[in-house]
Amino acid sequence: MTKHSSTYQGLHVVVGLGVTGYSSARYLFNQGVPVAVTDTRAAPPNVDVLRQSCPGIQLSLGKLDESLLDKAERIIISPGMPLSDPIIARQVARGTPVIGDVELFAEAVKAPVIAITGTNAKSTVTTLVGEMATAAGYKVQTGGNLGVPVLDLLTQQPDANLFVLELSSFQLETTASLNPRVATILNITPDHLDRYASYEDYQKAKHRVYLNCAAAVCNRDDVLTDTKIAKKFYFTVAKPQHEEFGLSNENDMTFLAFGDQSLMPVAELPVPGKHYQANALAALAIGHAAGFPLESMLTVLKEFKGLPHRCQLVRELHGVKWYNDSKGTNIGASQAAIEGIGSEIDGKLVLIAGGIGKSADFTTLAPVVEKYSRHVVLIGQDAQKIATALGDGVSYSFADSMVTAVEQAASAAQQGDSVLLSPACASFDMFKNFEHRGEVFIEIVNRM
Ligand code: UMA
Repeated sequence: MTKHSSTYQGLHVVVGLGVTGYSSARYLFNQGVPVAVTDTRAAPPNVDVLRQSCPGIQLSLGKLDESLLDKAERIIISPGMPLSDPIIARQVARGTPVIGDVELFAEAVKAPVIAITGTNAKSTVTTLVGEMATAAGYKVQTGGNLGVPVLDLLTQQPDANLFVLELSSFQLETTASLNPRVATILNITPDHLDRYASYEDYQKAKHRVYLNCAAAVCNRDDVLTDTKIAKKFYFTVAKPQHEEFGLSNENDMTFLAFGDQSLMPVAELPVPGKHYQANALAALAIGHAAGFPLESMLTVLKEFKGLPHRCQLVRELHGVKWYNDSKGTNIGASQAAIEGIGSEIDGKLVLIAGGIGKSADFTTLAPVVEKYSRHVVLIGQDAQKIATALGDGVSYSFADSMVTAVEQAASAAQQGDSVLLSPACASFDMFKNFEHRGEVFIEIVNRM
C-alpha cells in the first residue's frame, strides 16, 4: 500500500527552485513538514517569493548540498534534474526515497485523475479533455507539464472532482502511485535523447503512466503506445474498428467516427491539419473512457480554437500565411506541423527551424522537409548540424537572429506559400523558453 505523505514527517529536501521546486517547497511548508531547498544554480528563479511565502526556510544554492541531502528523509526532485546526476544517484543508492511533485500530489489527491503523456500533442489534448470535462459538468483542474504544477492545482480548488494532467517523461520517472482513472500515451517519437541513455529508456519512462490505471487509451497507429492493460480504448486516423475512434469517408467528406458511426465532418474543426484530427480523436477516446457524454465532447471540438504557439496563424501578408509553431521543440512535433499545414496549402512552406537539437537525428526530418518546403531558414546553436542532416535536396540559409530569419523567410516565400516557425529544437540558446521564442516571432511578423 502507498504510504500517505503524512507518514513522512522528517526533513524533505527539494532539489531545484523552478516552477516545480517552488510549488513543492511551499506545499510541504504549508503542511508543516520540515523542508529545505537546494539548487545547482547560484541564482535560480523564485528565491524572493519563496522567502516571502515560507519565512525562515533553509536555502542552499550554487551546488547541490550533499550534507543537506544526507539528512533528508525524502528528496523531492524537480523534473529538469536527471536522476542520473551523480549526487542524486548516490542518494538513491543510500536508499533515500527520491520522488517528484506528482508523487506528492498522488499521495494527497482524493479525486480521480486522467493522466496524459506522449512526445507530442499532450498540451493540446490535455486542454481539450479539460474542456470536455467541464462541459460534462465536472469541477475540473487541468495542468502539470502544461504549466500549473500539480500541487498548485490541488490547493487552488480543494473541491475539484477531477484532475486532467499532462505529464512528461521526466515527471513520470519519479511517480509510482498516481493510479489514474484513465491513462494515455498519445505517441512516442525520439526526444530528450540528451537525458536518456537510450530511446528505450525514454519509452520506459513514458509507459509508467499506465501503472495501475483503470483504463488505457492507446494510439492504434503507434505500436509503441500499446500496453497490456485489460481495459483499453483506441484511436486511429484510419477507419476505426468496433468501439474505436477514427476517420470515415462519406460522399467525399471526411468525418470523425466511432466504430461505424460518423460523428462530425472534420471540416467543422476550427484547427487545420491531420495531426489535429488525431488530437481530436484522442480526446474523444479519453473522454469516452472517462464516461463523458459524446454530444458535449463534439460541441467542445467545434469551438476549440487551438493553443497559442501551436500552428497558430499570426497573419496573412501579400498572399503568404505566417504560422507560429514555436511549441515544435522536437522532430516529431515539427514533422506533424510541416505535414499538417504543408499538405493543405496550394503553395510551398518556408520553414524556420533550429535551436538546441537535444542530440536528435535530423536526417529523419529531411524527407518531409524536402517534400513540402521551398526553403529552410536555420537558426541557433545546432543550425549547421541540421543543415548537414537535411542534405542537398533542401535549399537553406542561416540567420543569426529571429529578425534576420523572418527577413530571409519573407524574401523566399511566394504568393500562396506559408511561412512556418517550427524549430524542432529547444529554445534556450536564444530565448527564455518556447513561449518567448513564439512571442518574438509574432512581434516581428506583425511589424512587417
Ligand atoms: N535546473 C538546474 N539546477 C537545478 C534544478 C534545475 O540547473 O538544481 C535547470 C534544469 O536543468 C532545467 C531548468 O532548470 O534546465 C528548469 O528545470 P525545472 O525542473 O526547475 O523546471 P520547472 O521550472 O519546474 O518546470 C517544469 C517543467 N520543465 C521541465 O521539465 C524541464 C515544465 O515543462 C512544466 O511546465 C513545469 O515543471 C510544471 O509542471 C516545460 C518543459 O519544457 C514546458 N517540459 C519538457 C517537455 O515538455 O518536453 C519536459
